[in-house]
Amino acid sequence: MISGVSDNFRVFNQPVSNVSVTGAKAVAAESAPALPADTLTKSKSDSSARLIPKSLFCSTAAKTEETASASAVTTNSVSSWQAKWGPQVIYFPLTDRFSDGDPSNNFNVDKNNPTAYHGGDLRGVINNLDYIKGLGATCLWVAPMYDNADKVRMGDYEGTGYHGYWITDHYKVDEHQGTINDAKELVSKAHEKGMKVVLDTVLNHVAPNHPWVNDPSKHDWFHHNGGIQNWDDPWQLENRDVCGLPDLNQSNPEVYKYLLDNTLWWVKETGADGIRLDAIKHVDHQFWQKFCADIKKEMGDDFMILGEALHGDPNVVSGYMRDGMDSCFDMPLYYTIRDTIGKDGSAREIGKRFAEDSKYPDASKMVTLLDNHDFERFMNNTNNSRGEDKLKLGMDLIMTCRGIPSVYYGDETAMVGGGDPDNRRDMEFGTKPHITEHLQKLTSTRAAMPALQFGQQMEMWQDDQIYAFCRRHEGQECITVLNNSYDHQTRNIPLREGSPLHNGDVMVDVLTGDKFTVNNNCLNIGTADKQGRVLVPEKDYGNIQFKK
Ligand SMILES: [Ca+2]
Ligand SMILES: [Ca+2]
Ligand SMILES: [Ca+2]
Repeated sequence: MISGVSDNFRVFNQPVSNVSVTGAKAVAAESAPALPADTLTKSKSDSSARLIPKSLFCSTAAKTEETASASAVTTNSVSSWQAKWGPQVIYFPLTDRFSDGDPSNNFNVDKNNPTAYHGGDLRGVINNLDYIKGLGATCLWVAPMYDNADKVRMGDYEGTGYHGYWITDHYKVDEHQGTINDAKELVSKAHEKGMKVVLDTVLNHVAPNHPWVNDPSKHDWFHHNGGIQNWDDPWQLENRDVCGLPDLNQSNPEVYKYLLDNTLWWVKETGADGIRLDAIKHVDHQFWQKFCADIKKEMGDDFMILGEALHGDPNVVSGYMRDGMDSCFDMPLYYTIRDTIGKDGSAREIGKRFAEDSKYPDASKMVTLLDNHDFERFMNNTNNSRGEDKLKLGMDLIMTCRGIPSVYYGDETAMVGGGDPDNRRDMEFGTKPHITEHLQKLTSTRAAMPALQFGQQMEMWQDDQIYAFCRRHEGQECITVLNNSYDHQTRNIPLREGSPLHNGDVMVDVLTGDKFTVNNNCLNIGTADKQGRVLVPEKDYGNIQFKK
């Protein structure tokens, strides 16, 4: 998030395969033909490739061209980072717009102005920790708390730093949000409730009225290259001003030291568990490599470094993970979900996206999302048709696929909103209980199923209407079936090689309670229009503690 202007351009790669196998240990996906009849299929993705007789699959497997071919299965091993972060569900309340817990700090509040302060604060977040936990979220992403400019004019645009990304003092909590003691209390109370906290960290730029900007002794702290003109030029992206925001010169060692010291100060002062790095594609890779290494040196390997690169190309996003960031937002998948579920694209696109997972150092560490504060809300992106069903379908996907899911405040009540700042409307609590309950079913299921936290992901089916995949971990298999069409669909879906499921085993759809029995190594699954099914083994179903 930079400012009032969307920082969005997207590049898609062509899919490399129609079958993907991803997870804690991703297996390189390769082009895999449909399972042929009366032949043996050799998995090409593993040096220990085995021959898979077609008799392992149900009879329809050989009759359909839609069946995913089998791939070799690797065993999962869960690192200590993964053990800590794999189970998380992140929640992002934009502080000023979430909840007003302290009217005494409501300076210049104007709720009718979408770029003014609306009165939300850290106390409001603290007061709602039980609400957030009740959704099944386990980790807070806290918007930037730095003291921000009360008023900024950039060209024709005038606004306030209500969002936190226009810093005027790196070592002070903004007076609208609260105090450093509130920040400490937020983290300690979250910890008491078993929740983690990730701090939004802004290193690319400062506000135009930051004191450094007119300080001659700080001239070399900034690039002086003017604004970005060509958003396809990587040099300009890193070295010019984004939307009028003075661009820090991170190659200046004094700037580097200041930013590192300040980041560590916030983390240590508050006791946070990780940082979310803003606008990473506007800072060069050398900086990130050194910065991530220095943060890890100080905070340890299990500290979360999450990068935000608003880019649709896995090759670009993965570059920052190779710089040392544990995770990046899965913007490529975000765009695919928008186009496919939001706008009625072919369900095959979901499979094509996962087929690119081998481009990431570890796709299972990525943070998945349906919404954030930069783009129009999911609900506004649904061709105005069946929006709530599509939102639920999107939730079914990100709460069960590989990665760490995140929820933008208001997703749980299907809030609407156009582009920035309309996507930051005041939080609407409790307005859509059926959506909230759907989310809670999914988070409760995820919390009870190691397969959904750590499991390797394998595609089970793709065609234009249906996408299905399984997640497997230590003998547990969960299966998700998404019907992206406007008609009821039934598919006889073969189990993938090595499945712990056997004929006669029963799978329960946690969303409806419907049961399905494995027969002839297949699951015959009917799915209503624009509906998902999240299937867990009946023997594990009783372990789910559904939140209310
Ligand atoms: Ca307030
Ligand atoms: Ca301020
Ligand atoms: Ca920059």
